[in-house]
Amino acid sequence: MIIPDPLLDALRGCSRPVVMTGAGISAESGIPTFRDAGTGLWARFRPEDLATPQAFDADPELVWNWYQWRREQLSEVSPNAGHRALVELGRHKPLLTLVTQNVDGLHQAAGSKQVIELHGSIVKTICHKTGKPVDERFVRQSGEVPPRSPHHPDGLCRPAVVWFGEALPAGALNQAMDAARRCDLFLSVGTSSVVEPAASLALMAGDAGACVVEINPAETPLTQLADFALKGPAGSVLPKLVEALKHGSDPNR
Ligand code: BJW
Repeated sequence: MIIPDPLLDALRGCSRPVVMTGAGISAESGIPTFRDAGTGLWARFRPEDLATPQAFDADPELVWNWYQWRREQLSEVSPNAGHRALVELGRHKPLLTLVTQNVDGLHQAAGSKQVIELHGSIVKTICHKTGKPVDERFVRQSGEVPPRSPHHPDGLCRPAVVWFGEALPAGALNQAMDAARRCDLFLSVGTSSVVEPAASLALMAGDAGACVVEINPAETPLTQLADFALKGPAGSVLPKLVEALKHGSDPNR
């Protein structure tokens, strides 16, 4: 893939970039995305049955066990070249803001600091009634499925993720919106750009004058609106982009 010169100029010239990632960046670590045909989680499971507060109220054991299964998968994976390239990008652009919709913690595992997690974290647990964090030692020691909450007599423990119909953590969303409105380059990586309010961040950045760039092997609702769309897997495209930034030109030319 050749990186267009105007994109390189924008990348070199920007000082307050925002990168927003989705499930696609972790696909090359072996974590399934949600909406990819055949392999995505929503091709095999119904989100209404597993990723809503109503689903948890109806069958907490099913939902808890599904998330435990996904947590176990996570213990076997590690960050890939895409996650590592973003750590490197942060070294070149100290004011970079990294926003993720992912709940897998792989950016932090790669070494990215101050990651804004819009949809929470699958490795953390909260009380379903109060939203208060629950210590993982308490979760491990409990024999119940799901564990009873230590914070509320009628509460159950649940994964600290954001389900459909739930508000995103206000602090994280406000930080992400502020960064999007103030950035000079917005890089959307590995997201289908269909889940709101995350999908609107790129549009917010574009409306405020930022250069909008997408990295994705497939077309999304953002593709036609972006200034540049790099079609390819994040694990190859991101390292190339960072190399080009370091060398001052696309090394493939
Ligand atoms: C690669 C690749 C490679 C593959 N390299 N790329 C406005 C309009 C319409 C609907 C709404 C609206 N506002 C709100 C809604 C409702 C809803 C919503 O957006 N629905 C739409 C789907 C229709 N939003 C909500 O409910 C949100 N809440 C909300 O708005 O609340 C309002 C409120 C306010 C005040 C009080 C109360 C309420 C919450 C959304 C929560 C999303 N949760 C999930 C599950 C998290 C937990 C879990 O992990 O189980 O988050 S759903 C799922 O989708 C997950 C993801 O973070 C999210 C986004 O998915 P993502 O990351 O884009 O993955 P995919 O699979 O969709 O795409 C992967 C992409 O990667 C593809 O494009 C591939 O091509 C690409 N790819 N390999 C690069 N190697």
